[in-house]
Amino acid sequence: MADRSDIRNIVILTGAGVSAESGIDTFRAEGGLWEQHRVEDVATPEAFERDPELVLRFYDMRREAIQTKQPNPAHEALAKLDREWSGELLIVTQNVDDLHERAGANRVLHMHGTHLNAWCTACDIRSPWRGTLIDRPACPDCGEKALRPDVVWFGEMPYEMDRIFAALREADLFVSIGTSGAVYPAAGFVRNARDLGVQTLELNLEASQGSHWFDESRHGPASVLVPEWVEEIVGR
Ligand code: BV8
Repeated sequence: MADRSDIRNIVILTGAGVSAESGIDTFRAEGGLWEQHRVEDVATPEAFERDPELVLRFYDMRREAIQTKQPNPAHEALAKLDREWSGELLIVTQNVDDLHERAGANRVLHMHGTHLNAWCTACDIRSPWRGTLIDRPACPDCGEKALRPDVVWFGEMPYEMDRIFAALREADLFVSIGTSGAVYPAAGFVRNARDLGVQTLELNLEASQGSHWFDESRHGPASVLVPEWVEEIVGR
């Protein structure tokens, strides 16, 4: 990787692999989240329309589960980078858990939403939410029983895309951590970065669907690779 002196602005993309060692199932591994459900059956607006109970139960189960998990050394290393990095830094996460924040990271953008909000389809307000939605509770703002998970489903526009592309345009380095590169537009960010002349690095357990697009791809567990990389970039 090019030397650190010419790197000021960094964009990081994280996926389920960064939370795997915290005990949160990834999507596409053996026994992963989608194993029990076909994606189309739970993570789409059509699924919610067709079988709201199934979808609400799927997200209730995951919302409860993440609250019993702890950040791992990968989250902690990224929080350290956030504290110590004087240049621009944006951690764009596809994850809907809050482990980046609980490790202490602040410059975090949840492009696919978060388990810990409920979104009212009547008044459009998003409220912090740690309980269940299966019992169709009233919206804290408008009182309507119209709450859904504040999670971006397939066919829905991810959040803050303009902010992400603005950060990529200013970036000197794009680092992808723990993602299979299976879902767009996140999976395409490495190509946007390359077209912009940004250096690209992948840290993943194994080759992903996008590995060939990266200048460098390192394989291993995030709890090992991420602290090593942060030391490299900050420690110098
Ligand atoms: C949109 C939230 C348009 C929900 C998620 C054909 C071609 C291109 C695109 C499409 C197409 N057909 C349809 C599309 C669009 C579609 C898409 O990309 N489909 C795919 C299946 C082809 N995309 C969308 O619909 C997106 N929206 O396009 O909108 C639009 C335009 C105008 C107006 C309106 C709309 C929205 C997609 C968002 C879906 N929501 N999540 C929830 O959480 O339930 S997706 C979900 O899967 C994740 O958020 C993430 O984005 C995605 C991939 O998951 P990963 O995080 O990568 O996890 P995965 O298990 O796959 O991989 C884990 C990786 O970690 C592995 O590589 C593994 O090796 C590694 N790992 C494991 N352990 C470790 C590790 N690494 C390190 N250490 C370890 N210990």
